[in-house]
Amino acid sequence: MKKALITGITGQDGSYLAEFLLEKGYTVYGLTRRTSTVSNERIKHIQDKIELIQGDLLDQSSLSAALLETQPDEVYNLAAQSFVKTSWNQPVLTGEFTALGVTRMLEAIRSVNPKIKFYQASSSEMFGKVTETPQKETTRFYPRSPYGVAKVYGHYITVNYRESYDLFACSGLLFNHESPRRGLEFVTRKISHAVARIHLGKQKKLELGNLDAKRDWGFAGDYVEAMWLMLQQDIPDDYVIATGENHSVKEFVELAFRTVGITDWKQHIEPNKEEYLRPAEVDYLVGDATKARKVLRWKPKVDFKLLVEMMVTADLEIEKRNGE
Ligand code: NAP
Ligand code: F7E
Repeated sequence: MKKALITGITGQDGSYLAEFLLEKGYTVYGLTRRTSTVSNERIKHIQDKIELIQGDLLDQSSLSAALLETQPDEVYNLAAQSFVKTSWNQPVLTGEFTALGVTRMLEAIRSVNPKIKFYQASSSEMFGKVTETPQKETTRFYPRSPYGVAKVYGHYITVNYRESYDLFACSGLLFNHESPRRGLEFVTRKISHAVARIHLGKQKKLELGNLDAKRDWGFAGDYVEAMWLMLQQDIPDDYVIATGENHSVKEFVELAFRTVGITDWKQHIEPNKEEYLRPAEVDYLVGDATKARKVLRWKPKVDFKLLVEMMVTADLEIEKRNGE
């Protein structure tokens, strides 16, 4: 029976990956940091099947201790300060978690057991102001936020440890992936949540920033399979994971409202550029996952329409359950 340690297990991807690995028969450990209020909402349904280990990407010794205690075959490094907008408010902390945190984990692996396979959660934000469309593994990076810059560091340190120390280390260049478990600050969940509430008469307006930004949105449940597949190959490598289709924020809004039968959606939108525009924006992302399709035999199952409907439907259920 294989053992896996997931950092960021309390996050969106961590929860789907934990479910996926449990189904594959893995023993699953999750690294969680100490907080004054517990944030285990996304994993409470599987909490009796996994084991949580205390640790923090800021604390080198806690990472080595977690590896010594759990002796994993695979480490999935999903923990990060992952909200792009916040990275301008907390650029140094973002660098500590999202960039240097990767080196800390790689150092821990190198000293405890260099045979551990390592997955790094890299991001399409590294392509930023894109120099080529669609973006693939060879596309030049041009990050546009402290978050994107930190992820470029995380990517290259993963490649460097693979080349320097022969570690089985892979970097997954994942495009946006969403789900009903997405944090409420990200635009897709913000929209599905607001649409459900507007439909139920609990809210009137939805404040948004740039409606023209385009993203390649997939379903998180599909993307965690790709993470696992990368670590099952004979040779460690880096892969773009994407649907190959992109849509604007406006299209997401339109479809979300249409799901609940609202066509005059514009009356519910309140532009708030001051609050939600970013100092430097990523306007257009669309990925080319040909390599993943050929080598990993991975392809997404959930398309854009299904994703939007899934998120709105889930939020409707939650809001109905919550009452007022
Ligand atoms: P998420 O929901 O924001 O989850 C982030 C996780 O990181 C949480 O479990 C959080 O724990 C943990 N964490 C943050 N700082 C930590 C620290 N110092 N020590 C230990 N744990 C820490 O993010 P996600 O959407 O699941 O994304 C997973 C990873 O993929 C992230 O690295 C993200 O940057 C990357 N990524 C995401 C996407 C996407 O579209 N979702 C695309 C490309 C790459 P708490 O619960 O304690 O806050
Ligand atoms: O923004 C625009 C915003 O915050 C998407 C993270 O998982 O994916 C995610 O980063 C777009 C941007 O995600 C609002 O300006 C308009 O153009 O949902 P988001 P993101 O920045 O793409 C990448 C791949 C990651 O790696 C990250 O970790 O939507 N937008 N109005 C808005 N965005 C937000 N959040 N809120 C708005 O009101």
